[in-house]
Amino acid sequence: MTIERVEMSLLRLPYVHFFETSFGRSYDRTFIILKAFEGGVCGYGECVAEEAPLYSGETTETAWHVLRDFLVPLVFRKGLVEPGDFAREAGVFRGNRMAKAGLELALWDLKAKKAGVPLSRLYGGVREEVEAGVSCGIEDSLPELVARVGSYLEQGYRRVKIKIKPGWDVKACEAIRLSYPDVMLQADANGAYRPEDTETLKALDAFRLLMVEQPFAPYDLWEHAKLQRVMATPLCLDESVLSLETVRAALEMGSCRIVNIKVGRVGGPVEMRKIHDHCEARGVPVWCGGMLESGVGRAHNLHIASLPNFTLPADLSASRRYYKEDIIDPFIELSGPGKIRVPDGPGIGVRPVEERIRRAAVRTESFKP
Ligand code: OSB
Ligand code: MG
Repeated sequence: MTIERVEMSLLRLPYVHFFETSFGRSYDRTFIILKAFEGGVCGYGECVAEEAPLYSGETTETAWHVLRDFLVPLVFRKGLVEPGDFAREAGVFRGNRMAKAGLELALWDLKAKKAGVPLSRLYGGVREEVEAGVSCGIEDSLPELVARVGSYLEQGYRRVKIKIKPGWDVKACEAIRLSYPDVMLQADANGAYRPEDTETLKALDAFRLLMVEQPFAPYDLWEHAKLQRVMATPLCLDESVLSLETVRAALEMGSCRIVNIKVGRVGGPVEMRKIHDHCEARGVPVWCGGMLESGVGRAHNLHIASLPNFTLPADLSASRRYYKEDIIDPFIELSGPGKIRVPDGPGIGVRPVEERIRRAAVRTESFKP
């Protein structure tokens, strides 16, 4: 009835196609896979911190340090098994939400596997399929962007998000709208704009976007509120949303009309749930963001996206959109046009393939009480 062992592996997986945002271009993903063992059952979690502190202040190495030196010892010292107990006790440590979420997710998978039910059942999910979406990076040219969007639509995706930055915004939206006038389209700036760019951002109103995501810096709730007052397109916050408290402030201020929930960014499923419920009570739709997770993290996201207020399409795509060889079996696939089925086996409901994890691992460490 206590965690007997925790194992962490640092993995590197090459992307099928480079991914470029306003932060820069990357060709592969470095991330941590966590395993929590109890009574012959293993729960899997993924920590979404990236190699460089660009999207978030956390990195794979800060997360490794916080997990190894603080969070894993906390689990052993207090005999924590219940994810809710872990979330509460881990609250004594400030920040480091991605590190906390990685371990909490492993405990949730373990709990659901021990109960023999899919995670979505434990969470109170209401959907067997979630609406998928594909996130398109910045390309070398507009024709390449349009061709890539076209190929995703051919594969069955129905909602497309494009990354924007100053100089790659109005023209990119215009190019897509010329070829695909009616596709569900949204744009994500990852905080690349400043208040002086307001006229450019207002020009995006012409393209009937579902939303514009995170135009300004994460801490600048107030400038987002001023922008939302002069823009018709709903704003959505991603990087700004770290906790229930920031969501409450953002909604009271009018900084956004839509909230992107990433379980890693907010510190785990317990905080995710509080944000989900608060938004639902206020009539604010949420959707499930992605961090180019491996199949482990993406399976976790599918269960999360089955909750009732996740009413907008997620940044959740098939395994092959990201990686040639995902670390799970079977791969995640579209189950119908623009949809992905929530796995119905126990826990995350997909099987991590140990052999592939070993091959992708650059470091593995095991911890015991
Ligand atoms: O801002 O949503 C983002 C990936 C890494 C870091 C930040 C973001 C993203 C994505 C990828 O847009 C979405 C996905 O996982 O499909
Ligand atoms: Mg985003």
